[in-house]
Amino acid sequence: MFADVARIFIKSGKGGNGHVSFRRELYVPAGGPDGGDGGRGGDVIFEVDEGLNTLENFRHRNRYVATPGEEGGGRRMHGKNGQDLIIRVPAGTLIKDDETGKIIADMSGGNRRLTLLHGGRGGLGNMHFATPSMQAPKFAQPGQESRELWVRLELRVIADVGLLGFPNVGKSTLLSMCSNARPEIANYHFTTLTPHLGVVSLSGDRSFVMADIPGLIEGASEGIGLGYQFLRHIERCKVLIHVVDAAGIEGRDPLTDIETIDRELEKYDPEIRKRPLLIAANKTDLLIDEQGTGSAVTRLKEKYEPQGIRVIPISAATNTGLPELLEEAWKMLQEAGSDATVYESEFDLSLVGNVEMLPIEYANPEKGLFTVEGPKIEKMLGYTNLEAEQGFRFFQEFMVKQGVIKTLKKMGMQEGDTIRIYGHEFEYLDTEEYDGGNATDYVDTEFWKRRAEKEEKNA
Ligand SMILES: Nc1nc2c(ncn2[C@@H]2O[C@H](COP(=O)(O)OP(=O)(O)OP(=O)(O)O)[C@@H](O)[C@H]2O)c(=O)[nH]1
Ligand SMILES: [Mg+2]
Repeated sequence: MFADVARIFIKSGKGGNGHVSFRRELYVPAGGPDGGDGGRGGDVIFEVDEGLNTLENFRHRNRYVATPGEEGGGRRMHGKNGQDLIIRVPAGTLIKDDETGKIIADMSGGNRRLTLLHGGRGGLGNMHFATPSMQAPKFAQPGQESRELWVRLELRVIADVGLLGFPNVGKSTLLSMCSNARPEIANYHFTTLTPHLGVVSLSGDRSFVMADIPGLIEGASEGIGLGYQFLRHIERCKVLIHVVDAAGIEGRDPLTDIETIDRELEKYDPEIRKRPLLIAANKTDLLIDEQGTGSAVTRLKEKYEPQGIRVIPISAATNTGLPELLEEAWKMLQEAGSDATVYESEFDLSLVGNVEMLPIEYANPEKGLFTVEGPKIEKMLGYTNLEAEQGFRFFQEFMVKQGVIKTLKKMGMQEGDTIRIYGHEFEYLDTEEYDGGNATDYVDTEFWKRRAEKEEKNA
């Protein structure tokens, strides 16, 4: 089967835990804390690989997990970082969130490399947590959780010129005759199952990329045949060449072929029909009287040239008429302008599912001041009005429920110490008797600053 869609599970590495240990030296009964930091977890990175033109590799494997960071060690040893996982995809791959179908990234144009999931940060070892009042901290920071996501990959070939038409009309033969591509050619339907790209070189250093898109049939837009997946590729072509078998060797009429495929394009995406179009009437070597009144070439010209669509008779097999066709395609490309569609991201990666955000990502205890950081807290502060009593109580509850207070107490926080979070300061009140020692009191930093300034002035 043709593989231009895939669904895969990706997961970054968890951060290694910080380590708890104490120096052991001869003649020193109890040394200070020397637990090292955990290593960083591996990232999941997508990279464009020019050598690929299908998503076939993803059929055999659908789990992609980066390695976790290792735990820190004694003697301040830093844990080993996890290895990044690089996932190679063909240019033109759309990465979507599987659950919502939203576009995360379009690996085309300038987007060659993307870190989709960051690995977890390593936790700090207990060597960071010694304070005058807590000289032997038995606490180390856990590593940050990994992030995981199911994503859908969809390949949309990017080419300047796309060849479309019924199966067996000679699209692959045409591509092989005028470019470096070597697609398979055979006298049966659906020989080509994956789009092939070739570079067409014209005189004077001009070149463009041409795509041989697998054959379309009636009902393609409803998923009949293999068509639907292929219609996707046409979306990104700036100029289309509709190839028909002018000799009608399969008994179909080329005019009907064009109408049929036109209807499929219309159903799939009416925008595509507005693309510049050219008709290549192929297999003219089999026609006895190409210019005759009843010949397909003449009828095609009569019908399409008044609409401004050029019909160019060619024979891909005998290499006749190709220069004219390619020159015309080039001219239309120049008129069409240069930018290919690059899809915008619609997905906020910072909200990636299943991320167990640690309330505390970083905490630095020194002399009664605990500086705490963490995305979850930051977010919470963003929508809480601390000046309002209700807002403050809400925040206080959050700090307790998320275990922040408990963690800080483990780190040695005592009554009267200050917790500083993104510019806000809180005083910790050890109110054991009525709420288990979880209360905090909000301190307006600005207020204290102003007061300090005033005192200085007065002194
Ligand atoms: N006589 C003649 N035969 C041709 C010409 N172009 C292609 N053929 C033959 O037509 C058959 C189909 O050609 P392909 O290039 O594989 O056709 P296709 O459009 O790529 O077909 P699918 O991949 O199935 O969609 C092959 O046997 C070719 O040799 C031509 O100009 N003249
Ligand atoms: Mg083919």
